[in-house]
Amino acid sequence: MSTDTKRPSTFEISQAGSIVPSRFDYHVIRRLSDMEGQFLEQDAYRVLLSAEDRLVYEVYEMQRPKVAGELLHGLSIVHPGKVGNEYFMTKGHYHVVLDTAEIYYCLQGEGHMVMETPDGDWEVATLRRDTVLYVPPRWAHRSVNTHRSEDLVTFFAYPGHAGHDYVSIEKQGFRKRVVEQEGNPQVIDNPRWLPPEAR
Ligand code: S6P
Ligand code: ZN
Repeated sequence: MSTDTKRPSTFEISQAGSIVPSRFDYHVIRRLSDMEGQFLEQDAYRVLLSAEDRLVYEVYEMQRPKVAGELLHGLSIVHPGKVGNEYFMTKGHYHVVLDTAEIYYCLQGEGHMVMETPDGDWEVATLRRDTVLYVPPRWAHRSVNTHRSEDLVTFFAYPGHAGHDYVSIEKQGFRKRVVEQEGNPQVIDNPRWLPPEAR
Protein backbone atom coordinates (compact mmCIF):
# COMPACT_ATOMS: atom_id res chain seq x y z
CA MET A 1 0.00 0.00 0.00
CA SER A 2 1.57 3.30 -1.00
CA THR A 3 1.31 6.27 1.34
CA ASP A 4 -0.73 9.25 0.19
CA THR A 5 1.72 11.97 1.24
CA LYS A 6 -0.99 14.63 1.10
CA ARG A 7 -2.89 13.01 3.99
CA PRO A 8 -1.95 13.18 7.70
CA SER A 9 -0.28 10.00 8.94
CA THR A 10 0.54 8.25 12.20
CA PHE A 11 2.74 5.44 13.40
CA GLU A 12 3.22 3.82 16.79
CA ILE A 13 6.46 3.18 18.61
CA SER A 14 6.35 -0.01 20.60
CA GLN A 15 8.30 0.28 23.89
CA ALA A 16 8.31 -3.48 24.44
CA GLY A 17 11.61 -5.21 23.77
CA SER A 18 13.46 -3.83 20.78
CA ILE A 19 11.85 -0.66 19.44
CA VAL A 20 10.57 -0.81 15.86
CA PRO A 21 8.02 1.62 14.38
CA SER A 22 4.71 0.09 13.33
CA ARG A 23 5.11 1.62 9.87
CA PHE A 24 8.06 2.93 7.87
CA ASP A 25 9.10 3.46 4.25
CA TYR A 26 12.90 3.18 4.44
CA HIS A 27 15.14 1.06 6.63
CA VAL A 28 18.83 2.02 6.47
CA ILE A 29 21.33 -0.41 8.00
CA ARG A 30 24.92 0.56 8.78
CA ARG A 31 27.38 -2.18 9.65
CA LEU A 32 31.02 -2.00 10.72
CA SER A 33 32.04 -2.44 7.08
CA ASP A 34 30.16 0.77 6.21
CA MET A 35 32.24 2.67 8.81
CA GLU A 36 35.71 2.30 7.27
CA GLY A 37 38.00 5.08 8.50
CA GLN A 38 35.49 6.51 10.98
CA PHE A 39 36.86 5.10 14.23
CA LEU A 40 40.09 6.27 15.81
CA GLU A 41 41.62 2.87 16.48
CA GLN A 42 41.99 1.44 12.99
CA ASP A 43 43.71 -1.78 14.12
CA ALA A 44 40.90 -2.52 16.58
CA TYR A 45 38.43 -1.81 13.76
CA ARG A 46 40.07 -4.36 11.47
CA VAL A 47 40.22 -7.05 14.19
CA LEU A 48 36.55 -6.54 15.09
CA LEU A 49 35.45 -6.53 11.45
CA SER A 50 37.35 -9.74 10.66
CA ALA A 51 35.46 -11.47 13.51
CA GLU A 52 31.96 -10.23 12.52
CA ASP A 53 30.45 -7.44 10.44
CA ARG A 54 28.33 -6.16 13.33
CA LEU A 55 25.29 -3.95 13.01
CA VAL A 56 26.24 -0.47 14.30
CA TYR A 57 23.08 1.54 13.65
CA GLU A 58 19.76 1.59 11.83
CA VAL A 59 17.39 4.30 10.66
CA TYR A 60 13.66 3.92 9.98
CA GLU A 61 12.31 6.84 7.98
CA MET A 62 8.91 7.85 6.68
CA GLN A 63 8.71 8.93 3.06
CA ARG A 64 7.98 12.62 2.60
CA PRO A 65 8.67 14.88 -0.37
CA LYS A 66 12.21 16.29 -0.03
CA VAL A 67 11.13 19.91 -0.25
CA ALA A 68 11.05 22.92 2.07
CA GLY A 69 7.90 22.90 4.19
CA GLU A 70 7.99 19.13 4.72
CA LEU A 71 9.43 17.35 7.76
CA LEU A 72 11.39 14.13 7.27
CA HIS A 73 11.06 12.02 10.40
CA GLY A 74 11.67 8.60 11.86
CA LEU A 75 13.74 6.61 14.36
CA SER A 76 17.51 6.30 14.67
CA ILE A 77 18.83 3.31 16.63
CA VAL A 78 22.51 3.06 17.60
CA HIS A 79 23.39 -0.35 18.99
CA PRO A 80 25.75 -0.81 21.95
CA GLY A 81 29.38 -1.63 21.25
CA LYS A 82 32.89 -0.23 20.98
CA VAL A 83 35.77 -0.22 18.53
CA GLY A 84 38.74 -0.27 20.89
CA ASN A 85 37.68 2.31 23.47
CA GLU A 86 35.44 4.30 21.15
CA TYR A 87 31.70 3.79 21.38
CA PHE A 88 29.51 2.81 18.42
CA MET A 89 28.22 5.94 16.68
CA THR A 90 26.61 7.22 13.53
CA LYS A 91 28.71 8.57 10.65
CA GLY A 92 27.46 12.07 11.38
CA HIS A 93 26.78 14.82 8.87
CA TYR A 94 26.10 18.42 8.08
CA HIS A 95 22.90 19.20 6.28
CA VAL A 96 23.65 20.22 2.68
CA VAL A 97 21.40 23.23 3.22
CA LEU A 98 23.40 24.41 6.25
CA ASP A 99 20.65 26.67 7.53
CA THR A 100 18.35 23.79 8.48
CA ALA A 101 17.82 22.56 12.03
CA GLU A 102 16.81 19.17 13.44
CA ILE A 103 15.03 17.99 16.55
CA TYR A 104 15.69 14.75 18.44
CA TYR A 105 13.67 13.10 21.18
CA CYS A 106 15.40 10.29 23.07
CA LEU A 107 13.09 7.33 23.64
CA GLN A 108 15.54 4.87 25.15
CA GLY A 109 19.14 4.40 26.19
CA GLU A 110 22.04 6.70 27.03
CA GLY A 111 24.40 8.54 24.80
CA HIS A 112 25.82 11.76 23.50
CA MET A 113 25.19 13.95 20.50
CA VAL A 114 28.52 15.32 19.27
CA MET A 115 28.05 18.57 17.37
CA GLU A 116 30.16 21.22 15.70
CA THR A 117 29.95 24.13 13.28
CA PRO A 118 32.07 24.87 10.19
CA ASP A 119 33.74 27.67 12.22
CA GLY A 120 35.14 25.17 14.77
CA ASP A 121 32.63 25.68 17.59
CA TRP A 122 31.58 22.42 19.29
CA GLU A 123 29.22 21.00 21.87
CA VAL A 124 28.43 17.55 23.25
CA ALA A 125 24.92 16.99 24.65
CA THR A 126 23.94 14.09 26.88
CA LEU A 127 20.96 12.03 25.73
CA ARG A 128 18.87 9.89 27.99
CA ARG A 129 15.24 8.77 27.93
CA ASP A 130 12.92 11.81 27.46
CA THR A 131 15.72 14.25 26.57
CA VAL A 132 14.69 16.62 23.78
CA LEU A 133 17.63 18.01 21.79
CA TYR A 134 17.38 20.89 19.37
CA VAL A 135 20.21 20.96 16.82
CA PRO A 136 20.29 24.49 15.40
CA PRO A 137 21.05 25.32 11.76
CA ARG A 138 24.79 24.96 10.84
CA TRP A 139 25.60 22.28 13.45
CA ALA A 140 26.89 18.89 12.23
CA HIS A 141 25.64 16.04 14.44
CA ARG A 142 26.63 12.48 15.35
CA SER A 143 24.85 10.16 17.87
CA VAL A 144 27.02 8.03 20.16
CA ASN A 145 25.69 5.14 22.27
CA THR A 146 27.51 5.09 25.64
CA HIS A 147 25.40 2.35 27.27
CA ARG A 148 26.95 -1.07 27.81
CA SER A 149 23.97 -3.10 26.61
CA GLU A 150 20.96 -0.95 25.60
CA ASP A 151 20.15 0.56 22.21
CA LEU A 152 20.16 4.35 21.94
CA VAL A 153 16.81 5.15 20.30
CA THR A 154 15.87 8.65 19.14
CA PHE A 155 12.99 10.10 17.18
CA PHE A 156 14.17 12.79 14.74
CA ALA A 157 12.54 15.38 12.47
CA TYR A 158 14.24 17.77 10.02
CA PRO A 159 13.29 19.88 7.00
CA GLY A 160 12.53 18.01 3.79
CA HIS A 161 15.07 19.92 1.68
CA ALA A 162 18.00 19.64 4.18
CA GLY A 163 20.02 16.85 2.46
CA HIS A 164 23.09 15.15 3.99
CA ASP A 165 26.74 16.09 3.61
CA TYR A 166 28.90 13.23 4.93
CA VAL A 167 32.09 14.11 3.08
CA SER A 168 33.21 17.03 5.25
CA ILE A 169 33.01 14.84 8.37
CA GLU A 170 34.55 11.73 6.77
CA LYS A 171 37.79 13.61 6.03
CA GLN A 172 38.79 14.56 9.57
CA GLY A 173 36.00 13.39 11.86
CA PHE A 174 34.44 15.61 14.51
CA ARG A 175 36.51 17.86 16.72
CA LYS A 176 35.58 15.67 19.71
CA ARG A 177 35.29 11.92 20.15
CA VAL A 178 33.55 9.90 22.88
CA VAL A 179 35.61 7.07 24.36
CA GLU A 180 35.43 4.87 27.44
CA GLN A 181 38.05 5.63 30.11
CA GLU A 182 38.06 3.71 33.41
CA GLY A 183 34.56 2.46 32.65
CA ASN A 184 33.02 5.88 31.95
CA PRO A 185 32.33 7.90 28.82
CA GLN A 186 34.83 10.71 28.27
CA VAL A 187 34.83 13.42 25.63
CA ILE A 188 38.34 13.78 24.19
CA ASP A 189 40.00 15.88 21.49
CA ASN A 190 40.12 14.12 18.15
CA PRO A 191 43.82 13.80 17.29
CA ARG A 192 42.90 13.50 13.60
CA TRP A 193 40.82 16.71 13.53
CA LEU A 194 42.19 19.51 11.37
CA PRO A 195 41.27 23.17 11.91
CA PRO A 196 39.42 24.71 8.95
CA GLU A 197 42.51 26.62 7.74
CA ALA A 198 44.61 23.39 7.58
CA ARG A 199 42.17 21.35 5.47
C1 S6P B 1 18.99 12.91 9.57
C2 S6P B 1 19.10 12.61 11.03
C3 S6P B 1 19.18 11.13 11.41
C4 S6P B 1 20.49 10.43 10.95
C5 S6P B 1 20.67 9.09 11.60
C6 S6P B 1 21.89 8.35 11.07
O1 S6P B 1 19.18 14.26 9.28
O2 S6P B 1 20.18 13.33 11.59
O3 S6P B 1 18.13 10.46 10.85
O4 S6P B 1 20.47 10.29 9.56
O5 S6P B 1 20.82 9.26 12.99
O6 S6P B 1 23.03 9.15 11.09
P1 S6P B 1 23.86 9.46 9.78
O7 S6P B 1 24.90 10.43 10.19
O8 S6P B 1 24.42 8.18 9.25
O9 S6P B 1 22.90 10.03 8.76
ZN1 ZN C 1 20.63 15.44 10.39
